[in-house]
Order: sequence, then structure tokens, then C-alpha cells
Amino acid sequence: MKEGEGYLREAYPVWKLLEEHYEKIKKVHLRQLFEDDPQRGEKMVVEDEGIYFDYSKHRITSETLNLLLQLAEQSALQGHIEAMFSGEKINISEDRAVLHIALRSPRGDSIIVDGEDAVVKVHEVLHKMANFASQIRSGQWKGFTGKSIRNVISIGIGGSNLGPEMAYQALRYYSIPEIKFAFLSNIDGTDFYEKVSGLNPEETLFIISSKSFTTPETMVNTHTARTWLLNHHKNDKAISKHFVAVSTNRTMVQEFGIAPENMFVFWDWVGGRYSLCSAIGLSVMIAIGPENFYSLLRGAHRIDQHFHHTPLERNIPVLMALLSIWYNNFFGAETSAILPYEQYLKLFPVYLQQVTMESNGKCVDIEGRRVAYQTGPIYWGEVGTNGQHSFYQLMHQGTKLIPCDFIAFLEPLHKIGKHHELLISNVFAQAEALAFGKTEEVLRMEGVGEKLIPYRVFEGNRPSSMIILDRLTPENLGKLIALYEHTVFTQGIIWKINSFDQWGVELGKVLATRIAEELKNPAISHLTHDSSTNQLIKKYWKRNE
Ligand code: G6Q
Repeated sequence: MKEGEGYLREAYPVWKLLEEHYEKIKKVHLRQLFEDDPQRGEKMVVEDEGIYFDYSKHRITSETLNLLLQLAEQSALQGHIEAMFSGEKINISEDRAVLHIALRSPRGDSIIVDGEDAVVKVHEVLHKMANFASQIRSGQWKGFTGKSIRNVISIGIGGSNLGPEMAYQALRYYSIPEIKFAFLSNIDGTDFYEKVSGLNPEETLFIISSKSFTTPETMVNTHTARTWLLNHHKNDKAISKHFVAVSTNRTMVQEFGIAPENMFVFWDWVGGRYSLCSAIGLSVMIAIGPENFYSLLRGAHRIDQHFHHTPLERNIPVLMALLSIWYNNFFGAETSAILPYEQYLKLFPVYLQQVTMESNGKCVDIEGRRVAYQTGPIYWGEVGTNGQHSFYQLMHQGTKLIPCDFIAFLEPLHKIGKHHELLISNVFAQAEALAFGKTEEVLRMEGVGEKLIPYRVFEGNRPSSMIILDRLTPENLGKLIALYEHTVFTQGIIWKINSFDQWGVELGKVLATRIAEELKNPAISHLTHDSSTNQLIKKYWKRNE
């Protein structure tokens, strides 16, 4: 680590003003802010690209916003956005460009990386994916014994799993019913057992998704899958009909025995957690069909354009990032909740945990100095209304400040009875309750006895954003994904960290490899870990003698 610490107060002249402003505003209640300006709920809204973003229920005034926008300007955000969009190698610790935006650029656009046009390459692969997906969907692709594919198992972990699995779940409504999809990620044998149980190997396709094609979990699962398949077919030639790979590592893919024509490539300028729009999305394309997959890309591209070209004060991801910094760095909020009121988005908070926390969970700034300020908060969440009967108690009456994003769709995918209006009434009500609470006076007027009043008061003043779209479509999912990706980018620029590396996952991997060797060998007389780890290894040996 370099000498000294990174301070945002030194980097940004406006930081001190924000600190002073915070002192003035920290006790101001949202009730007051709404009373002061009866039009607040109409003014503090951005509506663009089919997204209605209401940020009026935040503990800000127009002065706060003004200062936060100055912060974005002082961070030279616009210049950094240009650098990303033009293919500069902004991931400096890995010397790579960061071009997930190229994955959804329309044919005809051009972004040159290392002398080659990234957009041309993207469309070649998309074309190959679409051909393959159509063959699987139509039943034209036959397994080794001539049967069509009825089960697709995507093997991959982290960025090669969370995006596709989330998108598959989110878009199940659009998925082909004749094919079953499963996502195998964990090295836990239970995951393998449960995913393949009852499947006919003759009708099963494995998609091995791994950027590096060396990740232990994925490789172990892939070899187990190969054994499972060959135990049935007893012929190596079956591999070519039941295994395809998505990777950047041609050599390793070939070594495993997957033919080049069964490989879908992507590139080092696509970060794992930003890779859903690349060939890593192949399983999703098979599920929803090429046209729907193209719609997802179109949605993401529309938000890329919005982020690239919209002035900061109307730029939704920029506003989302600034608001999160306001709570994270001034109010001291430690977490942020993602609360989609849409059952199909069940995995969206889990997916976002990686995008946000692997990107911005850093304590060293871009210059290699220890930061003297808070960076990425903890993101978590659950679909509504389930959370309301669980952790919302803490959000309403606990001692912690938890800013949250509500996400909802005006129109349901399944029109069943009154379900949708009840669902939507709940999301609106929660945002209202968090912001305005319930006072002692109101409770008294309702006849609540004095003894119970302290317990039944809702302080309110708990901030939230409301993100509304018309319907959960592939295009709208693409928009939501890009919205958060660019929020994370903006946060990273202001916090002066590299949002695109993830060295923090390395140490555990190295130690696990060493311990795996030791677990196999109870004859080792002298373990050299700490006393706790040594003891744990011995306990394992004893049970598995
Ligand atoms: C994501 C990370 C990480 C990665 C997995 C899988 O940004 O880099 O989650 O996606 O470790 O890596 P492979 O795709 O190389 O198997």
C-alpha cells in the first residue's frame, strides 16, 4: 500500500460544504420538506426511457442536490464516462478496457480496442448464439442418440452464474415451456445431485460458462457432469452433442474436449459480473429466444445512452449514485435495500449484491492508498410483500437508517383477481410509511392509550427511491440492469476506486487449494496453519477416517 491515506475532503472542494450542509439538514423531517413544497412529489422525479424515478422521499433539498451535482462534476465524472465508452483501459490494475456497453451496441456502432472493432466481434458472436439457440429451441439440435434437448444445465459461478440465473428467473414468463433450465454453481455435491436428479442424459445439454475456464467450482462440476454423461453413453463422442462452452480461453476449452464450433467466445474487456449481455447469456437466449434477448440488449443500450448523454441533474444512475453517497458518507448508513415488488425479480437483489459489492467493496483507492472514508455499502433485499412480514420492522422502527430502492411495474404479467392492485398498494404504502411515519398526536387521536404510544410511534424520515416501469419485459429488465451498473460506476468514480477488479476473492481460493490437499492426507504430522485452522482440519480427518 502506498504511503498516506486518500481523503475525499482534499480531493473535492465541495466535500466540506456537503459536511456543513449535512449538519443543517440531518434533523429536517421529510414531513417538513413535503409541507414546504406541495409540488415536491411532482418535481423530484425524472421520467426517461420508460423509467419513472421518484426521488422526492429523500432527505435532500434543492441545495443538497446542487452540492451533490457539484461533487459529480468535481470528480470529472463526464470525462470518466467518455473514457469507458471509448474503450480506454480504465481497469488499471488488470490493464483492461471495461466495455460491457459494447455488448449491447447496435450493429454499425464502432468501438476500437487493441486495433479491433469490439462491436463487430460482439455481433458475430450474437449471430452464432442465435443460430444455436434456435436449433435447441426448435429441436433441430439432436443429442448423441438422436433425441432433442429438453434440459439445459448452465454450469458457472459468480459472474458466470448470477446474471444468467437472475435473468432466466426474471424472464420465465417468456421462456420456452418445453425445455427445463437449471443453474449449477456451488462446489457442494448436493447442488450437482439436485440439478441432475431425474434428468435423462440423452436429452441434456451442459453449457459450461467460465471466462477463465479454470475456476475450480466450475471445473469440478464440469468433470462430474462429463462422468455423469459418459456413464450413460460410454462413448467420448457424446461430448460434442451435450457440451458447449462459453469462455475467453480457447486453449483450455479445447483441452477439455469441446470443439471450437461448440464454443462461444467473449473477451477480457467484459468483467464477469458485467457479462450477462455477452455469450454468458446463452442459456437465457435459449430460454427466451433470440428476439427477446435482443430486446434485453436494446433496453440496456437505451440506458447506456441515457447515462452517456443526459445532463447530470436528469441522469438517473448518476442521481441514484449521488443519493447513495449522501447516506453512505454523510449519514453513515451502512446498508442499502433493494426491494422489487415483482415475484419474478426474486433473484435481482442477490444478483445486485455481486455487481455492487464486488465492484465497490474496496479499501484502497485508484492510486493504491488506504481510503480514509467509507466506500460501497452492503446491498441486500427481498421481493415484496414477503419482506414486510420479516425485516421491514427494523426498517420502520429500528435504530438503523436503511435507504432503499422500491422497484415496481404498473401492469402485471399475470392478471389474477385483485393481486396486482394489492401488491402495488403495498409498495406505495411502504414508501409513504417509511417517509412520514405516524406521530404521537395521530395515535392519540385514534384513541391509543398512553402506555402503548411509545411502541406504536413511527418516526418516519426513512428515505427511499421509487423506480416504476410499465411491465416486466426483457427490454425493461435490460434497463434495470444497466441502471445499476452505471450507478456502481458513478459511485466508484466519486470514491476514487477501481470498480472493475476483484482481488479480494483470491486469498480464500489459494488457501482452499492448499487445505484441499491437506484434507486428503491425514498422514501429515505437522500442520502449519493457525491453531484454529489446524484443529478444524484434524476434526475433519477424525470424522472421515
Ligand atoms: C466477477 C468475478 C467472478 C467470476 C467468477 C467466475 O466479476 O470475476 O465472480 O465471474 O469467479 O469466473 P470464471 O467465469 O472465470 O469461471
